[in-house]
Amino acid sequence: MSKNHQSKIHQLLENPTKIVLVAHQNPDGDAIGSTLGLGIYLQLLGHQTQVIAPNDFPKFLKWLPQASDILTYEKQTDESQQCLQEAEIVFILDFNAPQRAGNVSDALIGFKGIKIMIDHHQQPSDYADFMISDTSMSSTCEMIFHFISSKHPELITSDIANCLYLGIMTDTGSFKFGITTSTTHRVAAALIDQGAAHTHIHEMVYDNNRLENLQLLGRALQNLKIVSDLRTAYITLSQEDLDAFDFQKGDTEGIVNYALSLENIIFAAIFIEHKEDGIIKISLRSKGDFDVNAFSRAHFEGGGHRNASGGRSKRTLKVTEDYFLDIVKNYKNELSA
Ligand SMILES: [Mn+2]
Repeated sequence: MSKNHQSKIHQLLENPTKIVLVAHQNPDGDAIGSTLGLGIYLQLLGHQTQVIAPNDFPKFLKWLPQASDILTYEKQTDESQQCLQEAEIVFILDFNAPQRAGNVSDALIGFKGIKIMIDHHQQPSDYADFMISDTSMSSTCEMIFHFISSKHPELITSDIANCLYLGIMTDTGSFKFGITTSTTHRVAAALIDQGAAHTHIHEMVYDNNRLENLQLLGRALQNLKIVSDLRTAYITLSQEDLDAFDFQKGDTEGIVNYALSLENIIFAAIFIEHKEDGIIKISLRSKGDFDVNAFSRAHFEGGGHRNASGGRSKRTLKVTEDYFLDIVKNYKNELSA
């Protein structure tokens, strides 16, 4: 399903006003790239903008233009609330239900102004007044590119190009996931022409590890287990594992993909214990038709895309693992060769 109020949204932006752009909880490259990229464009149109992230985001995104101006709701609550009160328009980007914004959701639900959503996840809520929702898109950053270029292609500066390229690169696993289309590559090419420093972006995101990051990856790979008759592989990381390698936000990003890289494996999961929050964070990945969005919605309070999805469990790590092993058997028809 897709909905497109693009020209209406362009109209709403004709008169300069105050605009807040909100990223989802635990912001990733696409969330930060799209809010910053669209925010810079809106500034060029004369708007006053503020990006708000519910909580902190990984170090590998902090070098992006204007990243240091982002308000973190968790730490700068009063200032964030004031911005939301004063704003006439709020954009929610890269998520499609206010609940995904964690501690900002109440403020989003109570927001008095115009609510606009641009997103590529499945099953959007009816939260927004205006939306562009397209699940065939690689990333929200790709959608922002199409949105800006439909009206002002000349306004895509190198700063905007860097933000959008980063989000597309991270959401497509460096252009390898099935969601990547020839259009995605054309957009990436256009962004490079507009000044995106693609090698630099790649280095800043992927070649910026601390020694502890690689050692944590080592531990994760040692913990990896395979359920070969279900072509499934999964990783567990306990709080103890995280503590042993000085865990910082973003350190476990992408680890689940190693499980999916195994031959004959089409379903991969990682379960990460976060004792302070009292939850097990879950990432799910698949190859082909196995739908991890449906799997996560059914069993782990999450969702996302067919081949990449998130979720959580409030049980212990061990109980969550046992539960997973139990329910995955019900998918034998879809998973076995
Ligand atoms: Mn995304």
